[in-house]
Amino acid sequence: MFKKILIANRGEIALRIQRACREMGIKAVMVYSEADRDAKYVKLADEAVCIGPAASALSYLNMPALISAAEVTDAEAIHPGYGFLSENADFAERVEKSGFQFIGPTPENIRMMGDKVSAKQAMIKAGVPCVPGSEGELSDDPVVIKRTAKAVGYPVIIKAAGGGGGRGMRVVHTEAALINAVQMTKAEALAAFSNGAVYMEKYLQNPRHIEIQILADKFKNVVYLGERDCSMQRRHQKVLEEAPAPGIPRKLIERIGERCAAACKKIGYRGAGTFEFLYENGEFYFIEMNTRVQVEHPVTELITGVDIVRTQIMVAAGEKLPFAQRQISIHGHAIECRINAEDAYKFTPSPGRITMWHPPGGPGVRVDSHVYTNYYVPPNYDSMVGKIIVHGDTREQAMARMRTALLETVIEGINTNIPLHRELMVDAKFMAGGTNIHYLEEWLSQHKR
Ligand code: MV4
Repeated sequence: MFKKILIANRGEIALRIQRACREMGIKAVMVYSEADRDAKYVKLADEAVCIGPAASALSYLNMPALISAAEVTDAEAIHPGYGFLSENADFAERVEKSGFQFIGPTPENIRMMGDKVSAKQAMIKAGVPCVPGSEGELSDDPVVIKRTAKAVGYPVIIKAAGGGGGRGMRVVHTEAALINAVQMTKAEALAAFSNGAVYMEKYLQNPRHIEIQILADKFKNVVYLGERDCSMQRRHQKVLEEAPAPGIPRKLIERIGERCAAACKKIGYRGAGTFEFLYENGEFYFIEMNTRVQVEHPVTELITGVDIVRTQIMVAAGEKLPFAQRQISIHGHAIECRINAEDAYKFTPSPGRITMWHPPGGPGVRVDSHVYTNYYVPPNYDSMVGKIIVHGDTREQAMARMRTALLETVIEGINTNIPLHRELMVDAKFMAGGTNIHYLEEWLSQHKR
């Protein structure tokens, strides 16, 4: 096992990884920008290295600074967390070329999944069901484009191969609008991702966003840890997540989970990964794969009892997965509310000093947050200041525990989205379960405050 790991991230996930390291007897090196100098998790670290000024481009995205920090502290491995460089294949490559273990998949697998066309082709080959559409990259020939759309059936969606997470896509309803839409998407894709390749899919009108968590070791052992429902989102930002997904038959999840695990085996995937699906009319359609640990990983940890971050570190160190698929079972229900420093209904960021922090507690309540009373939320980064995660025997009990947790939580000095979460936890349609990816935005448009 590693003796020392460098954590190339900040905020709650940096603290989450630090906790895993401490529990495993591994020394944690924290890196920090000038804006994060006073953070408690930095002081708590075994060692800490300043990697640059507040701007991410000069600190958390600064590859030479990160690799130098690993060199001067004699770390053996680098955990990238989520965001920042976590899905940057070039970074993973540079980490390994410099003699460190990247805690994540191989650069090849990261690159394969970063290109959404090659990701889809790999999944089709591995027998994972995908959204019907163009076979690979879309042709430049207007005749072929029109023929493809006709075969797929309108509406269609044009997506950038270099995009993902909702960036670089366009819905097209008619043949009259098709060629212009393809050209616009290609031009934007070239400007944004230096890659003008696009692909076409049938546009699913009312799907849910369901994702499957997998873990793999270097010996082709792979397990799936069930699913998460991440349909409650606004502008491609998830607001809350839950596991299991309400109303989806277990048998169906098992069938799709087995496909995901088989695909990982086939491509030699290692580490943690997430298969994103759209789910509509009882069918799963693969859209993208994430090659990092995700913000919402705790809901899966709570229903399976598996420590995902610990397992990421174990498999990166070359250990075998400590469990097989038959040892994985789902217990109860978990919900995560992302707590953001923002106006609850206008969504404008609300950085500043937290003058009072009183986190919730009690049975089945977990709080993943790096903040504390007198913590200053810097304006330079993502607005998420923590996550409240609850577990219960049933979805009803989990929701009741979340209502209690949100009621107990006190955050003063900044605005947060806790008022929004409190309303959603008593919303009849959310409580019934199974709302789709458009529900929250529709709800917000009818709840103007
Ligand atoms: C789609 C889709 C409908 N049909 N693809 C948005 C994020 C990116 N990961 C893929 N996205 C979508 N792809 C087809 N063929 C609808 C979306 C989509 C969406 C997906 C998941 C969660 C929220 C979403 C919000 C709007 C659109």
